[in-house]
Amino acid sequence: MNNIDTASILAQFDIMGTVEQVKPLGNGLINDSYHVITTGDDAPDYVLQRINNAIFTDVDLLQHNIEVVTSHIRRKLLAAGTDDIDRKVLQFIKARGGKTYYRDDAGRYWRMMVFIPHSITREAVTPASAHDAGKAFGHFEQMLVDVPEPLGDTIPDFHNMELRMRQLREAVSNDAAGRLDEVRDIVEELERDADEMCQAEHLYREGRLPKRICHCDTKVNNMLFDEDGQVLCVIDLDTVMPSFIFSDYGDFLRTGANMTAEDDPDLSHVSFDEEIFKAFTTGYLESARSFLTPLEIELLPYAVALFPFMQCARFLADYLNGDTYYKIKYPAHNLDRTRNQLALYRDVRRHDASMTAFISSLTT
Ligand code: GN1
Ligand code: MG
Repeated sequence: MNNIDTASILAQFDIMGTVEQVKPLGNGLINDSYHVITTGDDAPDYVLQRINNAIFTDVDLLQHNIEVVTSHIRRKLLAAGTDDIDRKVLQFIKARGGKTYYRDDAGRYWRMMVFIPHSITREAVTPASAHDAGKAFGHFEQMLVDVPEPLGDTIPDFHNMELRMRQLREAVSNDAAGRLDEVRDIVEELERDADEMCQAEHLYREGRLPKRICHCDTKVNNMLFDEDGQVLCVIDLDTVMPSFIFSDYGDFLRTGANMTAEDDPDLSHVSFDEEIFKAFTTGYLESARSFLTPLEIELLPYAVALFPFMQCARFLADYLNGDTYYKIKYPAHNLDRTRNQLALYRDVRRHDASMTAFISSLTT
């Protein structure tokens, strides 16, 4: 850890055992994570994380959300008589002063949690892992339907399509990087479907669609599996906040059911994988059906289309703004991502009828 005095940070937290080694963990793009290896009777290992407070500006609210969520899930698992609970929900460590984070003299924010032993993450989505992921994210939402207090927005309006269209329109009118001519046709195509894609916000204002506590970053690598391949728990809780359930359902399929990466410039590789869609949807409805309204279920195909559409608008706005948000590796990177997500959106729309038919077959 370059120039960071780990010992003084670790000393702020109420941990057991003696620290033997601190080494980098995982490949997260937002926070920095370290595995803290300890020795001593019954002392667990820990994860130390530096919270990226440029993205998550209200760390106190963020950690408050996470504490509410993890203690609620823990109570639920206890009440259900679940075994091995310490491996099925994250456990955060208190720092001096009683908060679950520590702000160092340089203004960096740190938190610690117990390292879940004998757990693995997966990167590849297969029909089997998509099914398990659907079930796990649905179960996560289901456990949180009755959280005892309201949670804050860790990134306000994160998945609000109306806001994303406003941001795109602003980028178009500023044309800060002088790139508008090149992408006018894409802007027009997005504008054609914008109203339809903003229907969640309309329905919410009419009181017909609820917001629920969602994960909002549902990737297959945000779950831990045990050594037999069974899901242990959902991790990476920074974006847990009120949203439409479409966030969890739709964003998983945006990455998981695209046959290629979101920045593949060869659009002939982009296609929507029905097998993954079916497996994920089956798993998700197994655990989420009990609390979803008929309208939420009816709109699941809309959610599948919404996320590539929204991501296309976000990448395009960033391209027009001159690449100020997403990291890029070459000048047209955001343009390639934009075209890729648009191609995925179009392909998803070709599956509208078959997605609806499949969901009906599961629910009637
Ligand atoms: C960002 O960096 P990553 O993959 O965790 C973004 C997501 C986008 C994604 C697109 C906080 O997530 O919303 O879907 O890029 N996260 C934030 O690759 O903006
Ligand atoms: Mg993540």
